[in-house]
Amino acid sequence: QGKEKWLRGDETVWRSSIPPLHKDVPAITKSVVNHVHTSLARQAYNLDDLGAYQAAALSVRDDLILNWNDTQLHYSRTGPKRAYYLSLEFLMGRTLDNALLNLGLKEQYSDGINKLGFNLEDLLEQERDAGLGNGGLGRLAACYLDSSASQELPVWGYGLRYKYGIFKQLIGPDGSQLEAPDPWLEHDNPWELPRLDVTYEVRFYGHAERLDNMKALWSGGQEVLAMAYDVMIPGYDTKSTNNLRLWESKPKRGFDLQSFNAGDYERAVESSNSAAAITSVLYPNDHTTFGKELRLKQQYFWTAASLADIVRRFKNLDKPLTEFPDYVAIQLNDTHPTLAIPELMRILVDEEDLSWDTAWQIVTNTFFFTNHTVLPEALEKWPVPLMENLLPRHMQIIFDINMIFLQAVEKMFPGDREKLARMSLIEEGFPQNIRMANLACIGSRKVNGVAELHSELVRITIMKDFVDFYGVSKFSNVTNGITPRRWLDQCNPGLSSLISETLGIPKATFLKDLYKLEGLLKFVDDPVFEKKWAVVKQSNKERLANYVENILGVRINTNAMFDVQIKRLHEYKRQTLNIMGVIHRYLTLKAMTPEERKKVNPKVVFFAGKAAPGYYIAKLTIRLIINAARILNADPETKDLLSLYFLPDYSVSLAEVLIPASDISQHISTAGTEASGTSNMKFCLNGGLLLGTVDGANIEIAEEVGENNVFFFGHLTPAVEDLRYQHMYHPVPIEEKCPALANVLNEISAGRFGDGGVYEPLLNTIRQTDYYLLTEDFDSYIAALKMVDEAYQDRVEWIKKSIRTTAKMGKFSSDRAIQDYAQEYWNIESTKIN
Ligand code: B1H
Repeated sequence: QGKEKWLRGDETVWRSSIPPLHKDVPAITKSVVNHVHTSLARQAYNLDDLGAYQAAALSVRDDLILNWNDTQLHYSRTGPKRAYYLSLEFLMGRTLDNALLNLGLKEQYSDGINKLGFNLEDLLEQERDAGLGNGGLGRLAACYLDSSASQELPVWGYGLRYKYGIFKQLIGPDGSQLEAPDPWLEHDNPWELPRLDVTYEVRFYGHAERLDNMKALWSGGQEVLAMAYDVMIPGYDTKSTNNLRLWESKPKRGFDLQSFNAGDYERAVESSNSAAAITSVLYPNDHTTFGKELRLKQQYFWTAASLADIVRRFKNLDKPLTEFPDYVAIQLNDTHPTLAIPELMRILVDEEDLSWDTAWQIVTNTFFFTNHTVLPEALEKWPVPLMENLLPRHMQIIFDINMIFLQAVEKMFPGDREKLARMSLIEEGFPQNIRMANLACIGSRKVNGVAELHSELVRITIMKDFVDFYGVSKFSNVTNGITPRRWLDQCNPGLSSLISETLGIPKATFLKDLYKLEGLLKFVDDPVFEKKWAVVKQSNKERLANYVENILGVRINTNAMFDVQIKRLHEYKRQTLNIMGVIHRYLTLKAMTPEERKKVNPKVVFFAGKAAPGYYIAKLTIRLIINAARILNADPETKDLLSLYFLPDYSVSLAEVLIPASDISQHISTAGTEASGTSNMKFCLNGGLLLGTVDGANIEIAEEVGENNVFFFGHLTPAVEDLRYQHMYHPVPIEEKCPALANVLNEISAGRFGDGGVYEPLLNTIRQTDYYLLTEDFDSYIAALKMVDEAYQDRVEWIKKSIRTTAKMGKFSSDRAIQDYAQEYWNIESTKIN
């Protein structure tokens, strides 16, 4: 390559002085001890697990940085087309274990740490989760980063560096959820690199003055600074190490000089507070929009900084802006980053002096939009007056986009006023609202849903008019996926080793090509293998039991069937259906004779999940679960046959313990409401069976593993609308419609699980509108649970089902999903980093 133009001094000195990767145990202990002494200023005699974790993390971080440097240098030299994943959430969980596995250094570090008198597994427990997300949408983004790096694709993530991630969930004395802040950065974060030199100014408020040629001049208002933090994303079994760039907001100046000179010190400091507030906290509600100005500020702050960075990087290539889409693809993770569309228009038209049409051409070839839900309450809308005030220039651009777009619609469908009203970016009303999904759709090249059924629902419901206008080929499907590195090898090393040994291939082979798991089908009837399979599941159940004993102080029966439902609390996910089923089971057990009870298989039911702090009904559901657990677990007649646990503060790390331990997991949303679900894939990959409705990715899982290996129940999507209509206009009393459920509700009302009155608002959602159709699905749900019980009686057949399930999970690797995006949408290619 010759001497780089920036190189000062003697090149050979530079090159020979680059530190090596830590590959063997002596190099590892040396590096860890070095960090103990120099980075932490501690020594062997005053080192605890936390300190040892920090030193180990700093040592691994050195390796990541070296790989990161090589990867980024390679990309800047070769200038390939890149893709950017814009997401307000990246639910990363812990990093150290994952980094060690991806680098292939876990054993070496484990030995080295041992030599220093510590235990690696204990150190891993010291790390705090990076909880920068609410649930599935944020975890999906994290899986996609892992798959992009692992497949050596030039993909960067862009997000916000929240000072406080998702809140910590505590349970109060009466059983209700309390929220505490999550100060995850308190112990310092070794996995990020602050980039003091990568900053951009972001403007809010002010005034936009229209000029000629659809341009304008935006000035005044408030400017804040965006500063980059880079998080290294190592690929598995490759040097390729990508970047997740998270922005932090800072005041442009430490204080406002004018107020300071006027002697108004407090006001000067206040302005710096308001700048810092932008990235201070993750909004903890999913599936609802709140219309809070600070949230809109977050969205613009993040998209403006990210686009400025992307445009700057493109300009380094010295290509005309018309070639922008040949070098840049931007995936919008839901509508949260939709302001990127008018922002790129602003940059191209106002700053780069391109014509409106040229700019629009560039924009609509750059963006791709993923929708994650069809629930109406989750579709983002922003009041026009709020947008006008905060982002006056963007409001103008949105109006202009809308005007030109509606003219085209009018031309294709002359005189169809209603269609125009539905497709407009502006919803009429007081105030008017901006429909972000419509804007994301018309500003993007492609729109996708996240599972086959969901993508079809997108086409026939929320995007129907747009399908008529653009043609159906703009609207497609990319079924979600999960990374098998974290969700098999890392969380279930026993199973991963067993698979490797059985198939006679290294772990890397199936962790990089998950379809290889199909090889397990040959061993379904091998009794020795079946035994080993069962032993792994049993040890994962023991591990979970130890965890529960640690936090709740109770010992659970690991010979029982473990039944798990873990996800955000939401009415559409129907945790209520599950808890009503549990109570029904309890009442049935109570009515049995001791002889009859002897034939019952013991079962432990686990729940975990957070409710949005303002979601009253969801919080009541948690309270009911916890108070029911108190009664059930204390009942000497039944507690050995049925017990119930709500594990507080659900997180990625907790999921890693729960998922490998499950015999059966529940994914029981009202048909048509869960876009995909991804934990369903994680359970099945780990040999847990699935009890679910015909919804989201459950359907595709059943297609893969065969319907006789899953437990399906409930009404199908096409029936839902009609049933809701019946409930509205021809209501039938619940006693008639579903006596079994009516009985459960009455027992709760009567105070069997603590003050019944408390739960009335929750019970009334079922008795009255029953929007999520519990009364319609309860009987078939109970029947499905019975089938699960019967199937579990034949343990050998159960194990065969479990093996078949794992074997057919190839499709659900996020590697496959990312390949779909890379090939069908982004048009980017893998490159080997030397
Ligand atoms: C999903 C969200 C979501 N869909 C708004 N929508 C949010 C919407 O903070 N907000 O405003 C946050 C999150 N999250 C989930 O995405 C779907 O419900 C799952 O079914 C799906 O598996 C997941 C990933 O596609």
